Amino acid sequence: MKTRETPPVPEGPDGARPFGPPFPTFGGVRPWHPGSRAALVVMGVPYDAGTTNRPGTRFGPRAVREASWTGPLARRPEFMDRETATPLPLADALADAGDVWLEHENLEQDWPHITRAAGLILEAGAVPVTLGGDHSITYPVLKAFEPTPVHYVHLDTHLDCDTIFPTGWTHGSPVARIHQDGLTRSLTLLGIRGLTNSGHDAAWIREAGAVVIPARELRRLDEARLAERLPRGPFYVSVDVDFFDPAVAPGTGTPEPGGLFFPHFQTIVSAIARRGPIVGFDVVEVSPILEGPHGKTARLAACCVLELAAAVLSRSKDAPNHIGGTHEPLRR
Ligand SMILES: [Mn+2]
Repeated sequence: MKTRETPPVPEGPDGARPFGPPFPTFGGVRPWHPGSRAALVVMGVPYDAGTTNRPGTRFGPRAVREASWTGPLARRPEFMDRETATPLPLADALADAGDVWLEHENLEQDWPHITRAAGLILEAGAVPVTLGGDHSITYPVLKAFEPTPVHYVHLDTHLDCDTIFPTGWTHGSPVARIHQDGLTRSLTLLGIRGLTNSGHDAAWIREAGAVVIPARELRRLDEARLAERLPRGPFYVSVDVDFFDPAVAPGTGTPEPGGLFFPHFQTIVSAIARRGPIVGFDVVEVSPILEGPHGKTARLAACCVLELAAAVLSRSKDAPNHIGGTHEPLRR
């Protein structure tokens, strides 16, 4: 029998596409395969064996993907930033690789899988967008950027430089591991607060030469003044949802009152984008089993991804990885 050619997918009168993919990718964007082109590639890391308190972040990637579906991105390829009137080709720029396969026993066993997955995305010239998972996964993702130096920006209530746990691979220690193994040129920690940060951690972070802007101070900084405190990029941005106030992000293992809100986050992202390209980012610590059926923490995390993706695209002409350009791999 003669094989018929597949007819092109018809477009609606307003350019809307009739069919999405048959499984929930982030925002309904197209699936990504190693080597194919995209400006940003989402990957899930459903790992929570680094959790020291309440678990459940292994369900984070699927919850964030599901929460990203209020109006699938892929149906309308172009989004408009309503405040700046900038058109952003988010749906065409983003693709979703799916979740990294993991053994779930310990991070030392699993991190080569995570590093390799992030490395494949970098080799394709794209910005890796990681959905956690607990915060320990940031280390193996950053490992994929070697030997390209990045500046690390950490949004979190915690300093995450705990070195007292014997295994060293908990979600309380990514900053210490990243610094000790020389995976970053600088450390900037934003939104730190609460009495759970120990004196040991405070001393350690001073010694490491990090820029630390606590929540109370951060709330008072406008975009320009915050930008002055940041180094020049390229940046890797790691967002722990406990950076936000528990009123808007209750679904996480170690919430802390006195957190920040989404408008603060937008200001921070703009300030970072002013100072240089964002070459990778993650949003971690969403635990859907710790919140009610409203799923607001997952929705907030999905919006963080979109906001950071928009910042990557709006700076795309200067960024080493960008849409519509040469797509030179960041590494090698
Ligand atoms: Mn953290």
